[in-house]
Amino acid sequence: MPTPVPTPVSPATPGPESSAAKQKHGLAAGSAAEPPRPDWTIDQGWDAYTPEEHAVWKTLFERQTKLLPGRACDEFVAGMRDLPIGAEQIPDFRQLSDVLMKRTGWQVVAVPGLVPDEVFFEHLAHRRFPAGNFIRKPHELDYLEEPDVFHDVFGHVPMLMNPSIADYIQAYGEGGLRARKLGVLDKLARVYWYTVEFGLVQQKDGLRIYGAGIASSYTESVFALDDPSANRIGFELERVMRTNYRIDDFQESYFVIPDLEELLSLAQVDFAPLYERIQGLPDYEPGTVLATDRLLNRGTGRYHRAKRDVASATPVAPGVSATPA
Ligand code: HBI
Ligand code: FE
Repeated sequence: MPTPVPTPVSPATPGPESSAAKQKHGLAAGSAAEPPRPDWTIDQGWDAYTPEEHAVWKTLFERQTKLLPGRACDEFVAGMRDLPIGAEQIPDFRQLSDVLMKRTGWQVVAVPGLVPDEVFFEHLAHRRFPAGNFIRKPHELDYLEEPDVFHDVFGHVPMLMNPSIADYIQAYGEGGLRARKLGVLDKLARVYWYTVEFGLVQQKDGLRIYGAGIASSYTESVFALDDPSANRIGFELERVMRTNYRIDDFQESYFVIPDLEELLSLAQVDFAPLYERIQGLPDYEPGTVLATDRLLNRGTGRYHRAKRDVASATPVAPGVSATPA
């Protein structure tokens, strides 16, 4: 059982008053007194990375690169191969953008961490991927409160080399701007979560990872594919739009697409009538399995049940963590 709990990137968006972005990466993150640019971009500050920061990248890169053959989808592997991403240094966003731009018209821009939804969607709609410029600390290898450069670059950027994902994420940005106005962003965010972040794809030799939240996590790369605890369910749009997700632990259910071109068709779907149809219908809990699900494999639920049992059996004194370190 993995400890500490791996924390996928939370979709919660701290406002501009958040101090979380401060002091993450030397001078590059700017001083607290200075407001960010309206689009929240900053200089990556590549020259300011310390040897220790490059070393954290190297540890994460090597660990993940050993694990992913036979787990990551072919498109992830191909994207990684064709990009200037290696073990020795945190990649330079300008070099990534040069290659990406030629392949799919995308760029990578630096941000200090989570940015407000609207800012995030504006970037995606214009084929700019906002990547955190900071890197997690050596003692937080499996723990992440906000997307750092390893999650964003190692997890997302190889997939942006694929034309289907490239178009799909742009469409998500455009759809996000519309969904915000309609007050249905939670529904759309679930689709992003269960595809771009935690998606699995059926390939000729078996199930493979394409979601960045999995591909950038050592422990979830194993859990998502191998652990009998998790449900693996055929992706169905309305079903996913109604399914809550976990931001603090492994997913209880993963949704599987037949191939990445499926995302291209998804990008063409008009979501407006779907929002209307499911409005007022109940949401599903993350671990729920429905009679109508196309189940590739029904999970035992053991992993999350054990955690819930611990949480409910342990009397918690105020200020004392229920989870042993
Ligand atoms: N900001 N940098 C960054 N990365 C994200 O993945 C992100 C974000 N802001 C908002 C957000 N994600 C989500 O809340 C939306 O996808 C719904
Ligand atoms: Fe992400």
